[in-house]
Amino acid sequence: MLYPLAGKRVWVAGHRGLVGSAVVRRLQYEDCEILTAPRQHVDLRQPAQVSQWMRDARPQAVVVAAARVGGIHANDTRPAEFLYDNLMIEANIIEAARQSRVEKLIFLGSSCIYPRLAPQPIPESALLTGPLEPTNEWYAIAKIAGIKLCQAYRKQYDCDYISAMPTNLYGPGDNFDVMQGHVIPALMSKIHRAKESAAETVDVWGSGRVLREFLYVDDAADGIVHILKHYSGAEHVNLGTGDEITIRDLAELMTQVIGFKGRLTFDTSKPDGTPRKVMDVERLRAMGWQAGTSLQTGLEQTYRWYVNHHLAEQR
Ligand code: GFB
Repeated sequence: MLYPLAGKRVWVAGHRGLVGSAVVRRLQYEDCEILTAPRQHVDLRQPAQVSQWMRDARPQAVVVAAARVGGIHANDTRPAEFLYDNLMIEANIIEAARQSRVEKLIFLGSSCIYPRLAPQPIPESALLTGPLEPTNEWYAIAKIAGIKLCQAYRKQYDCDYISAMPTNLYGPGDNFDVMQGHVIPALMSKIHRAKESAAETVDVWGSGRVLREFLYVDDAADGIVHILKHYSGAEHVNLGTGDEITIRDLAELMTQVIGFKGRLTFDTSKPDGTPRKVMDVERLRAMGWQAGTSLQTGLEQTYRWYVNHHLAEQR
C-alpha cells in the first residue's frame, strides 16, 4: 500500500453530496479521522474561506468530492454554474492543499470528460482526442481542468495529487428532482409517482437507445478509497463497472424494481446526450479492485432508501 490512511486526518470536501456522503460512510472502516467543513461557514467557491478552513483543520489527505452536478437537462441549461462553480471549487481546494502541505489528494471527475465519439470501452488515453458532447461540455471542461491542475501541481510542486473518473453514479443520497437529477433518480421519482397514482404511462426522455454505464455509489466510494491508498501517478484512473445498458432496458428494469405495471413512452424532443459511454476499467482491475453490486441490487437498495428516507423526510 502506497498511502495507508491509519492515523491520518482526511477531509472529505462535499460530504453532504451523493459521493461525499458515501466516502464518509466508507472511511468509517479505516482507522482515520474524518474531517468535514460546515457548509454555512465554508463556501468552497471562495478562495479565502477554503484556505482558512484548510489552515485550521490541517488535513493530511483530501477527497475532492465537492462539485456542482446534475443530469443532462441541468448541465444543458445552467452552463455558467457548471463551469464557474466547478472551476472555483477545484482550484481553491487544490491550491489551499498545496499551501497547507497536504500529503495526498484525490480529485473526482466524470466519464463525460471524454470525447463524444470516443472509442468504447473508453481508455484513459482517450482524453482530449476529440470534441466533447455539447450537453455537458461545460462540466467536462471544468473536470478536465481539475485533472490538469493535479498534473501541474505534481509536475511543478511535486504534490501527490491524483484523479479518478467515476462513471454515472447512483444510490442513496442522490438528487431525486425530476428536472435536475440524473436518469436513475429522476426516473425513480417519476415511476414511483406513476405507480402511486395508478397512471398508465411514464415519460422517458430521449430515444431510449443510448447506452450508459452505472456504478452504485457505495462501490464508487470503496473504489475511491482503494485508489487513494494504492495509486500515485499523473494519469487519471477510470472508475466504473465496464458494463453498459440501454436507457430503455434500464427503465424497464426500474419498472420491475418499483412494481409499476404501466407502459413507457419515449419523448424524443428531449436530448439523448452521448450515444455510448462505457469505461475501460483495466487499469483499476490491475490495481486489484472491481465493483461488487449488480445494477438490480443497487436499484433495489436505492429504491428502499428513496421510500424510507427521501419520501419519509418530505412528509
Ligand atoms: O443521467 P443523465 O441525465 O446524464 O441522462 P448523461 C442519461 C440518459 O438518460 C440520457 C435519458 O439519454 C437522457 O435523455 N433519460 C431518460 C433521462 N429519462 C430521463 C429522465 O427522466 N431524466 C434524465 N436526467 N435523463 C451526464 C452529464 O450525462 O452524465 C453530467 O450531463 C455527468 O455532466 C453525468 O457527466 C455522469 O449520462 O447524459
